[in-house]
Amino acid sequence: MKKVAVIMGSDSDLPVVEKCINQLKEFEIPVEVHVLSAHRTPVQAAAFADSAREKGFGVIISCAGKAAHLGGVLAAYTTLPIIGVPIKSSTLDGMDALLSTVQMPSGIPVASVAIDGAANAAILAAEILSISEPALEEKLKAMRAKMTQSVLEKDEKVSAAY
Ligand code: RP5
Repeated sequence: MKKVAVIMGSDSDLPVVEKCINQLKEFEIPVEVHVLSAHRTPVQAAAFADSAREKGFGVIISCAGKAAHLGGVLAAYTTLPIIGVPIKSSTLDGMDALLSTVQMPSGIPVASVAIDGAANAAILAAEILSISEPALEEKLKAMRAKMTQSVLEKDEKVSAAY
């Protein structure tokens, strides 16, 4: 199976990013995690993206806060899909990171999830890899079925109470 890279701009992003890593591990997707910054280690970030496809990665998840250019910089150096996770780490409540992640120029896309939407980034990565991994498709279906069941149980409780 192709690997997923989880790149974060700073170790201060880890409390949010861990939700993504844990979800990927739950799917048994091989994962590599790195701290690389678009601004503080631009050379290393570019080199990572440039060699990611030949190293066996299928998706890169980019997690960054503030002026979150990491997803865009990684996307500039690879044609692998990049999923951005804007991290809420500033006085602007993550809106800065969301806009910096999502407002990419035409031709170089970054697919953004919600602010702090780390688990969804892992699920989206699993969905992309599931195109060529039937076992992953089964795990995704099982997850949906569990979710459905949980909402139906909540509905039963709430509708009985009122
Ligand atoms: C971003 O700046 C990082 O992704 C992080 O969210 C934010 C703050 O980084 P630190 O100053 O905590 O290292 O590049």
